[in-house]
Amino acid sequence: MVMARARILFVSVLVAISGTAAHAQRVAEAVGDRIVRFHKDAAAANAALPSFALVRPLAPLGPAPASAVAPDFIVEDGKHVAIVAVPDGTSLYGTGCVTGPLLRNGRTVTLWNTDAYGYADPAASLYQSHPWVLAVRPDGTAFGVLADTTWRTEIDLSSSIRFAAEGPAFPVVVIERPSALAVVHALADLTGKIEMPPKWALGYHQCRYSYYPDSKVREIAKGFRDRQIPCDVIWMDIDYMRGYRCFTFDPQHFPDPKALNADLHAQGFHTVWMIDPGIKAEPGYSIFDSGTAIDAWVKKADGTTYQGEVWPGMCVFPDYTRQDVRTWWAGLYKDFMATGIDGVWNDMNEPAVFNVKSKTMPEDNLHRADASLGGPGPHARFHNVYGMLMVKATREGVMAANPDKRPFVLSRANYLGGQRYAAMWTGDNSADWEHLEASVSMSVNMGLSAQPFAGPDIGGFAGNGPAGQEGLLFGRWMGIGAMLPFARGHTGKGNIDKEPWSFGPEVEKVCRQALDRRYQLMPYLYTLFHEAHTRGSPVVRPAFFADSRDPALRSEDDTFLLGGDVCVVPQMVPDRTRTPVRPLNWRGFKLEDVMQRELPDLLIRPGAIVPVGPVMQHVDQKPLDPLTLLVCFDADGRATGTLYEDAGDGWAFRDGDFRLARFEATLADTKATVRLASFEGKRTIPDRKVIVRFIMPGYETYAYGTESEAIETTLPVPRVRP
Ligand code: NBV
Repeated sequence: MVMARARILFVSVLVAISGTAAHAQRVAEAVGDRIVRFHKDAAAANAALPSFALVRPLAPLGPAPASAVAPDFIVEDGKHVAIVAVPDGTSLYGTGCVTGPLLRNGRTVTLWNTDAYGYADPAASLYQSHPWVLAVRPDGTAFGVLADTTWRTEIDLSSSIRFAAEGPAFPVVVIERPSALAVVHALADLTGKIEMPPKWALGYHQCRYSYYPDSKVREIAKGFRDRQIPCDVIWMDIDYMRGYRCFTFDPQHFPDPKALNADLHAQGFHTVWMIDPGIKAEPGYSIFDSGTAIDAWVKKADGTTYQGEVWPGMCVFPDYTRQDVRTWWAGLYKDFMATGIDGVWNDMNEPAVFNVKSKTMPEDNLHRADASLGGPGPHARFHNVYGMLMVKATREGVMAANPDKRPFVLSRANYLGGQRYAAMWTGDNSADWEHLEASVSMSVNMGLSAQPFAGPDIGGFAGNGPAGQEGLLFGRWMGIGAMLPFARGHTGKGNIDKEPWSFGPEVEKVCRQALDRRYQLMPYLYTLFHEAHTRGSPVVRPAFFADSRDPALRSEDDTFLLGGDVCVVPQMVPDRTRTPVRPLNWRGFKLEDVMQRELPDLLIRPGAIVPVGPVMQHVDQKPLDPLTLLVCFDADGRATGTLYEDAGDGWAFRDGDFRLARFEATLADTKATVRLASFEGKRTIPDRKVIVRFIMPGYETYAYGTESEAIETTLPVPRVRP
């Protein structure tokens, strides 16, 4: 959150559209390298509200370059509107948590965080708000447009980039870069990068609404270990609570959460437990009482405490716009986390309210926000950041409770920049083929909106699946979901069992191989998260990142890239009749002995070295030994790749306890050489075996050694250009 500040204003030439008086003087300020902030006029600039999206204030550096992409500001139907023209052939992406295709041209969404159980395409509003559009021109150069407002905003991409927002005039920030990836990096510089997550959070997560009693949780955990299906995390949904009272445990079903967590830890699992914002309005319930003592609750317009119905019955809602309330909320996690809980899941934080048409609290409810957040104001102003402020406080609480561990928080609602506090999932999707497909484009668009840690409910939350195809869908979804940044199986109450073994031996085998793949790719995946943390790179990326000038890739949204070097080509339809477009020249490779028809094809980029490891049942089951380097030479016989390693949790990496190794491979005639080119960090060369797998056109060959010296081999046939 960023304070509004006094500034020198750089006023641009009058921009008049159809001569209306609404177009006063537009203010255009350079606020970074090829980054420009625009205000409707000087009055709007001086009255601008603090930014929730930006991680720090943008200081004006001088006038904007005349060539900058610039919005026109108008007022229409009482709303402030910013319009940015787009050149012909421009592809539009981003806009956060939206369903439908990856390519957003022609689409309209309304940013208004909404509990959208079983949503369908098109869905006007889902759970999160990202007032952000990424525009990629035909030549691959790109710009991004950020509308810095928290109010309900319609983004209309039918003929331009058009933001129409309730509330006061809002600033618009435009980023210009030579590529889409560079725009996303700049967006992450402005809105914040994720903290390095604990490594266990990159493993597979198993959830359902709900596993209870605790014996059921133990049975599920045992099910994974008995069957040798990798899994790192078991989740506790709301039924663990006593009558849905947050920060309590049902004495009958979860009598000893500490023992449960300890038992799961002993088997290599971590646990995540749910906390909602709705606090049961019940004198005598300690959380209600302590919140009431500081008058923590959101008020109605008349100043009395607002109550709305959620799981526990009538509830009050913490007003997270106040620092004292966030501090109180954070403090509640101390005893909770002391039971051995590893991560927290904040749900229903749009906030969702039952039995009202709006599905949320009244827009004229009053938040007594701190001056640093713009001071008191109506819910309409804070609605889209309610979840963000909740997870900010949750994260602080989790960190204070376990200062030596990296926090993991998952949030359903959030706002642009919310990646600073929590990972996300795509909410209550449905168990059908359409949602399987949407889960990829949604995760990729989240990455293009600065949230790299995203994924769907694998298998679909609502429903069992298409009759007769339940297992087929589940296995296919596991194969795809295992390649997405956040990989968690989940399903709704009353549905059939949806564990990897629930659909018989064939589907179980598909799931095991899907997850074996994820764990084999873990060294690469962890390196990608480090890149997300340091540079703001998306973990999954659109296929067109392989070649931004190839028009065939611009609308391809089944195929996606995992980082810069691996391409995933899934089959989204039951009968495998769709042929997804793939980047030219990338080469297929396998990670298992048996190729599973249900799993996506994997391709490696020519010029890449991808680090992989052995299958593990959980990420820290054993050391990375042997390290396998998949080497795919480019046309010049060169390849490079990186591997990031650290303790997997804690903060020692900040003091140098990590290793970022860069490998290099060359091919001269038939002589292939792989060596450690450079490394950063205090860790020394690990004492382990290195296997090099050369992925050549039409064949593979292996070489063995260590990182201490170059690994050389002679390829069996002369080099063939790919
Ligand atoms: O806490 C129950 C569910 C949860 O499983 C799901 O993931 C959330 O999106 N929650 C919504 C509340 C009710 C869903 C019908």
